[in-house]
Amino acid sequence: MRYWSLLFALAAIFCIGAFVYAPFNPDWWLPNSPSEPYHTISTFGREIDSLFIIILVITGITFIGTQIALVWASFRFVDQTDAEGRPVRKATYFHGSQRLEVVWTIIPASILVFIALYQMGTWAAIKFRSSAPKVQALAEVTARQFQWVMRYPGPDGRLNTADDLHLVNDLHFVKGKTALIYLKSSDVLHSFFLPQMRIKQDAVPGLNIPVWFDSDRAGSYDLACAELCGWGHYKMRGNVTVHETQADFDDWMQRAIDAQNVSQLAAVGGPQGEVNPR
Ligand SMILES: [Cu+2]
Repeated sequence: MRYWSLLFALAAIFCIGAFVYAPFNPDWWLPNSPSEPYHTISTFGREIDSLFIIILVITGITFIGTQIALVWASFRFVDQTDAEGRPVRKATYFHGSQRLEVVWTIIPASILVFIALYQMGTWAAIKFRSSAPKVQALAEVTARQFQWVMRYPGPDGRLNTADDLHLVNDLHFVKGKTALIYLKSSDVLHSFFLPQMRIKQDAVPGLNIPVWFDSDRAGSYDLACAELCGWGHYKMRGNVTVHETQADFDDWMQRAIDAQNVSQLAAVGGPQGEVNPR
């Protein structure tokens, strides 16, 4: 009987091993940049990851402590009977312990207050409208079932003019420059998620929400919808291209505009359905 507790111990040890290992393996936890496995590629990403690590350490220590207590208690207080089959130890009953309850309410409450205060600066920098960078908007992104409709300002730098570039599921910006988009939804709730940059923002019908992010490495990354928005939620994916230089970006923009001008889509004034489905 007593040795059942060792089986529980084995499960606990396996769990502890898994979460100690997970942050150091780029495939187990949050997606990382392949060339620098333990770092993310954006300014906010590093802050978000350090918050994740702090919370992992707090929950990890708590988990290890409670598992040790659990295994010890099930080993120490195992149900034993003597030669005549009578219990060796008599169970005692008591009703509550105010001191214990005060202690295990105050400790988690103060940990939560600590986390709430500690993350405030990061939250403000990422989410507060007052922290939005004073830069020209990169694009207007409208989520709809089931695609991301992107509208870039085009050569005149102004949105909602005749030279706007319309694309679907294709986000481009420049390395090392803060990109600002305006996020909308034309039907239900969606969530704009850049996993490698640790950015996630709900797209809410009726709201026009500024979202900003950067990347310090050029490359191709993911855009995903992180809010279950209907049967086609799974295919609501986009491509993110981070260009090495502004010149590369301008080059791409020019080619995209040329392509739009020769296609019939431009003639009817905007994207009709999926222009470049994945
Ligand atoms: Cu969606």
